[in-house]
Amino acid sequence: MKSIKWPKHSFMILAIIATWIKTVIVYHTSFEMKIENAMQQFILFINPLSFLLFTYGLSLFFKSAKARNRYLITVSVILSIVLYGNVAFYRFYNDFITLPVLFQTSNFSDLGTSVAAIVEPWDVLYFVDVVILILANKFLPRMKDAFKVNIEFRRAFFVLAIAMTFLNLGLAETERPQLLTRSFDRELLVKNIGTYNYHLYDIYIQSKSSAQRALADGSELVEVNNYIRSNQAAVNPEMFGKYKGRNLIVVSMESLQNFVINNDMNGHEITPFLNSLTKDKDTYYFSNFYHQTGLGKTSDSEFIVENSLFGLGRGAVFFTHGGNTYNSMAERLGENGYFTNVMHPNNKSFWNRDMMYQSLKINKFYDIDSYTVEEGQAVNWGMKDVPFLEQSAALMKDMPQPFYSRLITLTNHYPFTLDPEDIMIPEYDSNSGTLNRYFQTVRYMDEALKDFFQQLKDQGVYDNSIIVMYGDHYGISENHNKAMAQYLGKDQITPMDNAMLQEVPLFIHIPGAGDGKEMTEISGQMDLRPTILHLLGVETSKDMQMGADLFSPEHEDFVVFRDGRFITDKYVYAGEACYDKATGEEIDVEPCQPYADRATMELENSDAIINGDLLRFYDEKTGNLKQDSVK
Ligand code: GP9
Ligand code: MN
Repeated sequence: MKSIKWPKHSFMILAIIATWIKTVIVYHTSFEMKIENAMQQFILFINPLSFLLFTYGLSLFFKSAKARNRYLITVSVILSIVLYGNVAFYRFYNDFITLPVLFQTSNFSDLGTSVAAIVEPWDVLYFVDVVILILANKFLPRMKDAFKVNIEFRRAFFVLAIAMTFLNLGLAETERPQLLTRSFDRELLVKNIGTYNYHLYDIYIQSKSSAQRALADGSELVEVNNYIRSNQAAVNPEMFGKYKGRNLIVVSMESLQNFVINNDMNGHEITPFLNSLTKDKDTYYFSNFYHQTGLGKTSDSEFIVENSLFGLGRGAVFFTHGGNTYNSMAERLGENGYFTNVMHPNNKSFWNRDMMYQSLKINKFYDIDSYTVEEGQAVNWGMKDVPFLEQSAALMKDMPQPFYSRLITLTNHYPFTLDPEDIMIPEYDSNSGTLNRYFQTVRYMDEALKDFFQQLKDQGVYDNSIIVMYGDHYGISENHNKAMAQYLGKDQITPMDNAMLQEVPLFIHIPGAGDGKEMTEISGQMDLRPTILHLLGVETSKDMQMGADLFSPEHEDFVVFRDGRFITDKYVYAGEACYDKATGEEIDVEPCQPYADRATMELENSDAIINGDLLRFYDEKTGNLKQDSVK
């Protein structure tokens, strides 16, 4: 041993390599992460490095060798604890730790009883890098040498660390655009930026929200409450409670926009089943209904439907405020004897659903583990809609009634790909492959929904249910304006057209209703909660919600988008300009101004509720502030 000439920084380099390699091995042995291609494999391999270079690199600032080595060993201990904590948590919850769960003691009461089952003797191997460092420090010569760190070396080292970070983020961004702004999924984050960076990011997001929360008190609610109460629409007595006691089935139709309804593509009908519903006597079809989502996409639409509040202007509220107090539709229905659940064949941590659903008081989440995905039954983002909806209908048969099931479809998701056997109509012929394929996946989803209705009948749950189906958000973004203009036969897509394209279909299908028709009120996802609850005979007059019952004579033709755009029966406000809806001309902003002010007010009130976690101060039974909620 003595003859080896160890270079100066051996101990630090050893620490970096040992923890790095250990982390990569742990990724592969202790977590089940789906790796789809060589690039993802490569990102996974390099992703611990940027963080390790920085943290271990700080040792270059130490003067004494003893302190330096002690620092390096301490860091390795802390990182091993963090990693092992994640492994243990993952064994139990199949998920990565996020800060709020550390403070949710209820999570750990389960964990506590099963620690013995979770911990295994071989787990000491998770600390192997610590052991290597301690032994090296003790037995290898020169590890304890003190030396002056050359400033150029230090600078070069941190340049390398920064370069590594950018390389990692750059590759992650190509694999998963908008990963950090949208922060969809803990697994995706760990896969792309690494477990250590993920924790830093999580701490940043969570502490930002908890600071705002700490500063808020119940008095803020008074103003919000006044606004909400003065804008409330009275119920329609003919519809209120008309379908009391029925099961509620809500289907979120992935990326479905309204322009495909009752339309064709080069002579091919795109949505024959949904088109038939628009003329069906048991269906109310809303043809001027808009999505109101932001970056949280599907999860924002879920949030809106459950709470009648907006998602946030930045990030996904499911992630940033998953621990807030809410008064969801599921909670309301739960109080009225419903078994409440969500069915979605995806990883449960996607959009932080597993955490958020606890806050929304949803009784059960049927995630991917509740489904059997046979050979050939997955495409694009996961399980195909046809088998998903079939298996869901079968699960409903055995649910306690009445139930509220919210189903989230997946096949009609960007990049809109299908297996050849599921293709029913040809591609469109524009310059956008995305739009061209979109028609095909929409056609597939339409077929899946038709099949679903039949399954519900076969399972005997159809007659006693009401089925609400809505498009969750746009599927075709502004990047495809040229292709959209071609399809719609327009010269170009104006900002007004673009706002109008945010229209998504809404169907309220009530077996036996008999008086279904097309409904043309200008409305949005925010209106779903009161509409549905009122049909089922559940009062909402004391709820902190911003929607209005679509059957109410007082429902106003006014829908606000998350980004401040809005649409009324006469005007469209988009790109900071006011448009006359009838002519499409840009007009003076004056007639739009009062609505614009109200739109701002509504968004601000909704944000105040979420950022301050204000519903924790509110007693929805009495409609009063809880005592002691004002500082
Ligand atoms: C993921 C699915 C799609 O589970 O809901 O999410 P999106 O990308 O549409 O927000
Ligand atoms: Mn979606």
